[in-house]
Amino acid sequence: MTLNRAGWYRIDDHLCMGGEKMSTSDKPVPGGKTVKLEFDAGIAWVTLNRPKKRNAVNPTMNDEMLPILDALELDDRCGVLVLTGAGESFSAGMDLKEYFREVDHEPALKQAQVRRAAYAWMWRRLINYPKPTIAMVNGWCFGGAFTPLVACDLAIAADEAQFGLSEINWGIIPAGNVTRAVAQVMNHRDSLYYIMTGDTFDGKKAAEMGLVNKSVPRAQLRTETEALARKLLKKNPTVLRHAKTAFKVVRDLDWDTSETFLAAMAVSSGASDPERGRQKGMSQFLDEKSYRPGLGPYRRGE
Ligand code: ACO
Ligand code: V55
Repeated sequence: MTLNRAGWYRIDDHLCMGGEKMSTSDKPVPGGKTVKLEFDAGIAWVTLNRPKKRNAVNPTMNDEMLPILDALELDDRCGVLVLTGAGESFSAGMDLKEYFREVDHEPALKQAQVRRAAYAWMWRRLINYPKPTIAMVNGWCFGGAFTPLVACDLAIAADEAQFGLSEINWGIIPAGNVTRAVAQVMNHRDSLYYIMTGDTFDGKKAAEMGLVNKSVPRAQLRTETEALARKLLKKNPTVLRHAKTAFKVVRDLDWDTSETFLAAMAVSSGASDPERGRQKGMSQFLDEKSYRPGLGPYRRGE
């Protein structure tokens, strides 16, 4: 395992040369009791699915989520992954009964295993995900739910969604990397304000603070998210994978190391791109004069 300097992002083995195009579309994908999985024209909708418990994250959900994310990495039906919640909630955070109280009496090593299953998907797998990820925050988003929210590349919220770092309200600190995730995307004052007060805030405020990219009325949330996913689906997936990885790594590097790293990543991206996008992009602009790179993507599949 190779950590970059700040240690929050793992430079991992999804940056490697591609071979034959993988075809896994005929493979069944593990769904689960607590996670719903749907495919629609390149989008994999991954829905936290315990609506009666406001999609609180329990150990079952943690155990189910990791193999689902792993399977989607290799599944052609998933070009963009959208994480959302069933019903009126994105997620009410960690399940106080099943993730905390019922585990309190377990031996330390069992507790560590339960925690590890949560961290594995909520942070590590999502922050290192090779495909574009979007969190679609449809409703309640508390505590532990901030971790997968921040770990997704992009996020769109409903104006009506309510967010809160409610840990303080029931007597714990935001752990499970919630505090670290908040520090990554929110400023010093806003982070401390919400960590210390536990006040709720809505989707508009979340957008204003940079916790999500954008907030729209709930009635438009799905359309807006779909439009963003479709935009990403038009881009070269190899280049997207390198671009998002590069960003997460270089923000913690000094300028000289970053310059060299990005040069290497640019070579890696070109060398591992089966559709030779860079050549197509240049040719469609310079030779055919059939598109303008400043205004949109080259035509893939030509
Ligand atoms: N853990 C366990 N159970 C939960 C959780 C949770 N985080 N959130 C909701 N539930 C359960 C409730 O216990 C209730 O179960 P029951 O029907 O079996 O009694 C059911 O979900 C519905 O909850 P209500 O409170 O009745 O739903 P309501 O719509 O009125 O309120 C709200 C929704 C605001 C999300 C409320 O449920 C709540 O405050 N949940 C806890 C939020 C929270 O602080 N999460 C922990 C963050 S800290 C962390 O993640 C480490
Ligand atoms: C939180 C989340 C955790 C945890 C302890 O504050 C606290 C939220 C994601 O796991 O183990």
